[in-house]
Amino acid sequence: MKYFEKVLIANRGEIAIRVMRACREMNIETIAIYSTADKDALHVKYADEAFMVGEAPPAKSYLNVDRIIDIAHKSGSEAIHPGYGFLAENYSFAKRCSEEGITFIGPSWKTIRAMGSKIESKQSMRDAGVPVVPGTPGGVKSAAEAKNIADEIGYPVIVKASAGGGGIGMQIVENEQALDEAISAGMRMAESAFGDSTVFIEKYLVKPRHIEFQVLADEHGNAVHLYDRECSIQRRHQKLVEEAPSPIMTPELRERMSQSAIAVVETSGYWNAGTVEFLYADGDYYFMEMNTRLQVEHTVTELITGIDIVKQQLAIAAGETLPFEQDEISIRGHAIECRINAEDPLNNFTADPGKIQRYRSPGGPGMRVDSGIHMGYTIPASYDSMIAKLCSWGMTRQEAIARMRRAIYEYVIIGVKTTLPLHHAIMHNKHFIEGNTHTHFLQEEHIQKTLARYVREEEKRMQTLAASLRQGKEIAAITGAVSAYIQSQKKE
Ligand code: MV4
Repeated sequence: MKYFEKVLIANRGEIAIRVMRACREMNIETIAIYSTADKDALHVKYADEAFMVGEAPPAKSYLNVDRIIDIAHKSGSEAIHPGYGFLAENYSFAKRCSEEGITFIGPSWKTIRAMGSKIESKQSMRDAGVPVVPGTPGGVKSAAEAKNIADEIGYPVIVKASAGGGGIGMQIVENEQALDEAISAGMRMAESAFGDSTVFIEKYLVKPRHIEFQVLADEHGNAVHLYDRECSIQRRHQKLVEEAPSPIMTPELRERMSQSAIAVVETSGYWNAGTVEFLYADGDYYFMEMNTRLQVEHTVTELITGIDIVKQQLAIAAGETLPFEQDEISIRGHAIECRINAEDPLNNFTADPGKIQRYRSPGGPGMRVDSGIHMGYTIPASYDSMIAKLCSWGMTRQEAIARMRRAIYEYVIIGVKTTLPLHHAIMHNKHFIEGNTHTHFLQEEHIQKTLARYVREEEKRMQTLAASLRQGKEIAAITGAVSAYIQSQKKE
């Protein structure tokens, strides 16, 4: 069954390749777009056909709606997959696609728009009986209303922008004296960032966990969830490590949370793949928002369920009915994803673009590496610094961690600084191993203290490996990696 003849992938890097891989397996022709900065990128070569979309800045290329629509028509593409980021949650783009007779691979533009308003989505979820964080019922209407609500729920409270995302405009308020100023500052920030000054107030949860559910729904009213992911380890709202399932999940909690996730889907008339985000603290969970796109971390869900989420997206977009019911979907084992970014972990994670001098990707049992880079590739400075997703699978969480550690040792990336040493530190961190993570995990002292040591160790390892590789001693480089692993295991 061939759902489309030709699909345009309006994205770049690893996710463009991820989507094209699904298309290739399904015999669907792929159309790539690329900016002038990406003319030598892998996603361009992987596609059946590729079109230059514009100059390097995203506004001129991967956000250039007119050009992208033009290329879709010119190439005879019936559908557009937006990947994540760029146009993935832009309802005007999804609307434009439908006006142009092109299938947008995602939910309807109306659903995207409704989920973009934090107040609107929170209200409809509360009405549907999904737990939400206590706070103002809608936008803050007056200083007096804000004060009353804050008194009622208790400090600290958090001021959030309704149009917000990624924490922009969010402010924590410790006491009544600081409330007025936080609201006006929040409104100013929201206005300048989103052109909508509406803010609302919630009880502030200290060090919550971020737990999300992957969902799939078709256009015929069927919906399933693909279980949970733990995404608490993040820095400035950029996730760094994700795993599935969440290490704190119990059968009872999963039952309740998954029912809420399905209620969110049914209430919003959602279709295609999506993610329902919850905050979890002290045994309670609260709906945060719904992400109406394919996510970076969909890989860990694929590893534990065996379901190819991108293929399901294509089938759903073509009007198919879901091929399984909830009781046919089960979890096997545990999966972890480490985001490998070209960043300097010892210099405030500043982006470190540049040429990959040497590259060797890990492999073996239980590994999956989704990446858009290769040896000799120059990482452009114009885009996100994520260069690879290193994913491990094991029968148990312990085995997934052991495999991830082993893969980090096997990984050779020379030429740019990366987050590999940070992952090395996390995978050996006692609190992580015990599953005790939360959204402020990386700010804790125990990580900061070990990080510098791991970075130095990693630099030494890379130098040794580079020397072996320069001499053509590929095998020595591999055994070098393995003996480094054995040495460090002995130290523990
Ligand atoms: C919160 C919170 C604590 N209490 N809301 C950050 C982004 C936005 N999606 C929601 N966020 C938060 N909302 C209340 N009532 C803490 C955060 C938060 C956070 C949430 C998920 C993942 C990482 C985070 C990092 C800092 C703050």
